[in-house]
Amino acid sequence: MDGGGVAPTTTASWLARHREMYKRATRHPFTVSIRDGTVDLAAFKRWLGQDYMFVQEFVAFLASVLLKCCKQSESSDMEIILGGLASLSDELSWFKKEAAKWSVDLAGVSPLSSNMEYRRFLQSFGEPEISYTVAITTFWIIETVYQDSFAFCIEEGNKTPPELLGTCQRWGSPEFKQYCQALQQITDRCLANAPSDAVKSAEEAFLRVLDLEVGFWDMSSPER
Ligand code: HMH
Repeated sequence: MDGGGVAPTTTASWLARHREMYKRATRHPFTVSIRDGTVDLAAFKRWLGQDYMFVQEFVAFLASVLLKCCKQSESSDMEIILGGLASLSDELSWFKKEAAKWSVDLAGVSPLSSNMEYRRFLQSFGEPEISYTVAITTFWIIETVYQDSFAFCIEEGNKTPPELLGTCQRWGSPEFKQYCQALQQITDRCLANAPSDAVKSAEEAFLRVLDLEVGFWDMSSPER
């Protein structure tokens, strides 16, 4: 029991129960090397090209989350998800600009196996059988891993190379954190109203994302 006697939310209890796994995804050697200033720029460029491909699939994933949301007629959720989807348009432009800055040829990038695995997982949400609760949980944790990972790179004491600060701020900003917190609240509300088998499926999806994120970061530095 905490000081206030308030029961923890479901997402908070998962984050506590699976904190080792969460930490592996959010304090990965790749992102920690950005913060330390020891990052291998070849690894960064590899991540950039692969993440551009990921985000293209993420657009379709988010569209499927939005569709599930609309079928539930949760209009306040819809506005937040729609905002997220709209901001991906800007994000794709950002990737193109950043790729040009680093001389990464996006047209020549092909997805590596961890990326393909992650993209297949995202594609599975096109199935109408997958519930809104599981989908919104997945969306929340995907965004949160990036938020937490990159916020750490701009926290006090960082030695992040100046040319990487823009990337870190994209996901590490206070605005992005707020957005993730809004997604977390939606997720907790859905989980609080969901049957126990849906909660179990959502927790499995949460763990699967953490695993896929570790695989995605690993891909940046195959030599490690
Ligand atoms: C692999 N996970 C991955 N890429 C991203 N861009 C995000 C999460 C956050 O949007």
